[in-house]
Amino acid sequence: MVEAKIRLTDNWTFRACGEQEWMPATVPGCVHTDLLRNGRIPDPFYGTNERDLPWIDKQDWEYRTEFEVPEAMLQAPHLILVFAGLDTYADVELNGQPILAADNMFRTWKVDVKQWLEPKGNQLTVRLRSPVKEDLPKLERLGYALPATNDQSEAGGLGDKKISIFARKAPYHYGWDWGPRLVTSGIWRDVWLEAHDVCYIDDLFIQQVEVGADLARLKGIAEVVCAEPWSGVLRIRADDHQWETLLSLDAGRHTVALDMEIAKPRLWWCRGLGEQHMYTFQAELLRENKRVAERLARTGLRSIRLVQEQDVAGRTFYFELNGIPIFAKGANHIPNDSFLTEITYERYRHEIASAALANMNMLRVWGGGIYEDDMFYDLCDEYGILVWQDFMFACSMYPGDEAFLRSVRLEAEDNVKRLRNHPCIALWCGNNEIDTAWSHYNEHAGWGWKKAFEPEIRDKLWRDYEELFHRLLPEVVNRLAPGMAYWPSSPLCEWTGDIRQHATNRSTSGDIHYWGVWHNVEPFDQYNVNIGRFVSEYGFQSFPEYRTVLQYAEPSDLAIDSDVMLAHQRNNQGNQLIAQYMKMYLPEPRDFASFLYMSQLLQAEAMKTAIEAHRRKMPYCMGSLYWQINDCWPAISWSSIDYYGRWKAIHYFAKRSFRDLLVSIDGSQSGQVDVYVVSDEGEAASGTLQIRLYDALGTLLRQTEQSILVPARTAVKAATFRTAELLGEHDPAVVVLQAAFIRRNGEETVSEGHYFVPMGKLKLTAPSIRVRRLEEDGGVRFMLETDVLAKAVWLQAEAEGIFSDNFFDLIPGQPRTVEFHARSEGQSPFVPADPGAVTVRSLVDFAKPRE
Ligand code: BMA
Repeated sequence: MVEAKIRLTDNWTFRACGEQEWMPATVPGCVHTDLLRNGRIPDPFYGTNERDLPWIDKQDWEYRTEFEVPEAMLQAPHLILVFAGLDTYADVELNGQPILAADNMFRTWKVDVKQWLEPKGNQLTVRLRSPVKEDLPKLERLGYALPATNDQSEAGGLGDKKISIFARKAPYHYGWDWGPRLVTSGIWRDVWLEAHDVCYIDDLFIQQVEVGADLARLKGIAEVVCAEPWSGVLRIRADDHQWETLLSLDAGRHTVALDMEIAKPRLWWCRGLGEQHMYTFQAELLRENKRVAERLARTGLRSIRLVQEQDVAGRTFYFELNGIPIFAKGANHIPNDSFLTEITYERYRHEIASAALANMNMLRVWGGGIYEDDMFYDLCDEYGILVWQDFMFACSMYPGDEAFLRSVRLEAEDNVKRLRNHPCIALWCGNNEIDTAWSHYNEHAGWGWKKAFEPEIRDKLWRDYEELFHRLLPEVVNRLAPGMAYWPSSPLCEWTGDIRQHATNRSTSGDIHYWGVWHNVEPFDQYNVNIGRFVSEYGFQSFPEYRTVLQYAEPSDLAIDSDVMLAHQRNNQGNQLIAQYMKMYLPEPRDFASFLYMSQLLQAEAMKTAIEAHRRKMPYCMGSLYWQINDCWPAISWSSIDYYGRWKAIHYFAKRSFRDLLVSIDGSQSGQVDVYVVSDEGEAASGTLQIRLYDALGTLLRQTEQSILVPARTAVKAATFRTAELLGEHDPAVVVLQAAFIRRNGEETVSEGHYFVPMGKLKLTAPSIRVRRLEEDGGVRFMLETDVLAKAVWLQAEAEGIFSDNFFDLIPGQPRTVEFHARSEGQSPFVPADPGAVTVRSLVDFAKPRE
C-alpha cells in the first residue's frame, strides 16, 4: 500500500504584498497572530488596541514555504494537496503554477498536484487577498445595502458599508455584540500532502438506517477514487464484525455502499442517560488479499429524532434519543477565540467538560461563528453533549446570486460530510434569527428591515432567502445525512410559508428566543410566562471577575464607563443595563470590584429563574439553552465561562439548576409559593418532601413534610402554600424557605433558598464563616459553616480551577463541604489539587453598608 501523508506546516514565512521583508509565520495561523508574534502589533485584546488594527484587513498578504517529497511518495498514482481551511480569498501556487483559487473559509480544498511536484525545493505560496477590498465592489454592484445588524463596519473604518454578508467567512470576525471586529486572513487549518495508490477511499460514512436495542441496520458508504479501472474488494470491519463486497470500477469517483448489521449494539447516549460508546469502523480496499487503501470512521450508534407532533397546546418540539424524550439542557456556543488557531485541544476540552459538569446535555453551535473543529465534536461525542448545529448565517440577509449559492452548496456538502459520523449531531439548522428578523408574512413584525426596501427588492430578498434556507440547505442535509432533522431558522414557529411561520415569545410550536429580559428591560419574572416548546436562546450579561478584567485593563480603567470597559462591551448600553437591573434586584455595590461580583450574581439569578421556569414546564417545554457558554476574548458578555476559562457565578448556578433531579420553588404566582420536583431520571423516585422555613439565625420556624412519588421524566407540582400563611408574623426580609426531597435511601436534594423580597431588600448581617481545610489524596476540601445566613458565598482560589460548588447560600446549622479541582492539561480536565490561598466572601462583603 502506498498511502502516506506529510504535513506541510513547517518553514512558513509571510509578508504584506508589496513589502520586501519575509517574517516567520505559524501555520495553521492568521495574519494578526503572526504580526503579534513578530512584535509588529500590540496584543489586540488589551485595552483599546483593537482600534488600531483595521489596516490589516485592507492589505493583501502572502505566505510561502518550501518542502521536500520523499521519492517513494512521489511514485504514488495520486498526490493530493489538502488545505483543510483557507481564510478566505486565497490564490495558491505550487512551483509557480496556479493550482487553486479559494473563496470560502468553510471549505476543504483538495487538489491533485502530482504533475507539479519535485523531490526537493517545492515552493508553495498562498496569496490572501483582502476580504474588504474583495467585497466592497460587490456592495457597489448590488446597489443597495443588505441588513447585517452586528457587522461593526464603522469600527473597521468602512462607515456604514456592511460587507460581511458577501464573504463566506466567520460572521463574528466583523464584530458582534460580544466580540471585537478583527477580520483575519490566514491558512487557518491544517495543510498536508497525501499519497494514494491507484484506488483510494476519500470518505467513509456509516449511515445509521435504523438503530434499536436489538439491531443496528447500517450502510457503509465509501467514496472511492480510481486513477484507472479497478476491481477488488471493499471490506469494512468493526470489533469482530466484518462485511465485504466485490467492486469493479471505472476510472473516476464512485459512491459504493455496503449493508451492515450489528445485533445488540452498544448504544451511544447523551450525558445522564448512559454510556457514550463509540465504534471504530475500518474500511479497506483489497486486491489479491493485499490492502490498497484504508479509511477509518468513528461513530456512536443511536437513533435521534426531532419530534414535532400536534398536541392540545400546539406542536411538540423535542429530541428523542434511542426512543427516550430528552429535555435539552445547555447553552449556545460561540467560537472560543477571535483568532481561531489559538484554540487548543485543552481549551476545547475545558469548555466541553465544564458543560458536562454543569449537567448539560446539549450545546448549540450558533450560526455567526464557524463549523467547529473536529476536536469539538469528538469531545461532544465523548462527553455525551448533543449538538444543535447551525449553518453559518446569522442576523443578516444574504446575496442570492449563482456564484454565492454554489459556494454555499459546496460548503454545506463539505461540512455535512465532515460531521455526519458524529453521534452528537442532533439537528442542522439553517440560520440564526433571520426568519424572525425579516418576518416576511407579517408586515408589522420583525426588526424593521423590510421597510428599507421597495416591494420588488423585498420579494427578491425573500425568494433568495427561501432558495437558500428552504431548498438548498435541506436538500444537502437530506442527501448527505438522510434522516437527520433540518430546521430552517432558529427561532421558527412552523415551516408553513405563511404568517404562522414566524416565532414570537409565546409561540406554542417550534423554538423561541426570548430576549424580553435584557434587550427589552423586562423584569426577571417574565421568564415565567415567556416559555416556548424549546427555548433555544435567552440570556443576561455580566462582567468577568476582577482577575480577568486586570488582564485587559489598567487600574485607572476600572470604571464601568471608562473607554476600555466600553471597548470590551459591544452591546450598546450594556454596562448601563447591568447597573439598571442591579438597582432592581441587588444592594448597591461598594466599589468596582464589588460591582463585578454583583453583576455575576445578577446574571446567575436571571438564568436560574429562566432555567427553572423552563424545566417546571416540562413536557410542554423540552429545551433550555441559555446564551452563551463562552467568550472569544476577555469581555463583558452573556458568557458563563470567561475567555480564560474561569467559571462565572452563573455556571455554578446552571450546574445546580440543570441537575437531573431538581427541587424548584416558584414564587411567581402572586400570594403563593409552589414547590416542584422535576426529574430527568429514567425511573420514578419516591420519598419525602420537606419544606422548611428558617430565619437568618437558622432557627427552624416552620416545617411540613409529605411523602411523594416523582414519576420518571416529569415535572410535578408537589405543594402549594399561601405566602401569608406560610410567613405568619415573620418578617419576610429575614427568612428563607427551603424544600428538600429525601429519597428512601436517605439521599437528599435541596432546592435553592427561596426569599420573599429581592436580594437588595434582605436584612443581612455580616456572617462569620468558619472554614475548615481538609487535605486528602492530593486534593483539598473545605467545610464551611456560618453563624448567620450568608448569601451567595464566593470561594476564590489562587490557583486556576473550580470548586465543586460556589456562590451558594449558607444557612446556620447546615455546613457545606466543597472540593477544589485544578484545571489540568493532563489525562483529566480537572484534578484534585491545592488551590493555594482561598478567600471566602458573601453578599454583605460587597454591599455598601446601609446608612
Ligand atoms: C441573539 C444571538 C446573538 C446575540 C445575542 C445577544 O440574538 O443570536 O446574535 O449575540 O442574541 O444579543
